[in-house]
Amino acid sequence: MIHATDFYQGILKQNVSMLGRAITLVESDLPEKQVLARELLHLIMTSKELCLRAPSIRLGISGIPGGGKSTFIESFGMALIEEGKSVAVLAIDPSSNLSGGSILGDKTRMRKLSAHDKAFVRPSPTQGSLGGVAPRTREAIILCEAFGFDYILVETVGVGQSEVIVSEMVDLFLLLVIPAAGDELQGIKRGILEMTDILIINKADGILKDRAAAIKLEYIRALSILARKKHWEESTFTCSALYSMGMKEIISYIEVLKQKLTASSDDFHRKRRDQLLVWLWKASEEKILCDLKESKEMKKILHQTKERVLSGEELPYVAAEKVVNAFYEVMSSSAYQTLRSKND
Ligand SMILES: Nc1nc2c(ncn2[C@@H]2O[C@H](COP(=O)(O)OP(=O)(O)OP(=O)(O)O)[C@@H](O)[C@H]2O)c(=O)[nH]1
Ligand SMILES: [Mg+2]
Repeated sequence: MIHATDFYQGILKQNVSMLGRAITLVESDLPEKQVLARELLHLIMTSKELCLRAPSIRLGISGIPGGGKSTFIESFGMALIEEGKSVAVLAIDPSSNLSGGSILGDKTRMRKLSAHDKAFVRPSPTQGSLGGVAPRTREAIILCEAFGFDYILVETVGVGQSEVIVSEMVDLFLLLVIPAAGDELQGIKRGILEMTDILIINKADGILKDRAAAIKLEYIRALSILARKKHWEESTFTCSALYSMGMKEIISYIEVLKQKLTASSDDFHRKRRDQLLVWLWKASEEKILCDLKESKEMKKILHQTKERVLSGEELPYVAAEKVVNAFYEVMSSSAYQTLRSKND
């Protein structure tokens, strides 16, 4: 039988197949696997050895569907490798909805990177994803960091909420847009622009090259009004992911931001600690909802409540209060407590 320490040692020794298996482990819903996954994460997160290592830089990469995120990661990742860095990519596999996760999907779009021994590309199935991010991305990031990758890139599928979710897991957030005609800001919400660290106008090649340069200026102007805090002249770039153009400039800028970010280890650790608190609340919400939906007693109550809400007999928020009160009662019932003490 494999133990958490085997995974831990394997990851520390940079055994790639062990890293892949560990990500599969944390993604598993089987209770015995979850126990093992928690042991492993605990070993990593309390490891004195790992605490002394330089942290990975975690980048979130978001943007509209088809904007070129995967192609960008392929070019950008290869450019990082040329500069001597190692790269892990965590992505949602867009093909997994259709294929059940069996087709390589994004691995074909990141062919060079997937094949490189300085890179690790992990497409996770969309199934159960929360707003465009794989459900266990936080855990996968921790595993990749323990392995020792210099950069961890997290690609999201643009569904509005994913930007917020991913920005709470990473050090820097990159937003990819395209030089399309029409509304310059392509309907990007102000909140998303505010959390963007680097704006990248992709597909700046062929007939779109000139348009991209012009649109860059438009973006800088508009962004300076919309999200005033940042120096958009420095943090807006054009590039062509398809032809690997403009990557070096983006890397140099990220290295500058990285220096700034890690210059004060207090600030850096505060940011990461804040993210742990976000994780705590998200995990608590997830656990409460899961207990509520799984409870046998609650299933009946939920069904009846649904009927009352749908028939207009009861307002949703009134019904919600009743559901929650019923849930508290179920939780404090003696039968439930007995079950808990047996499990503990
Ligand atoms: N001309 C040009 N085409 C590009 C560029 N980058 C990506 N593409 C093309 O745009 C299409 C979409 O690219 P992807 O990399 O799959 O985009 P994505 O944002 O990852 O897409 P989803 O994951 O499906 O949301 C592909 O046909 C790419 O070849 C670029 O820099 N220039
Ligand atoms: Mg993609």
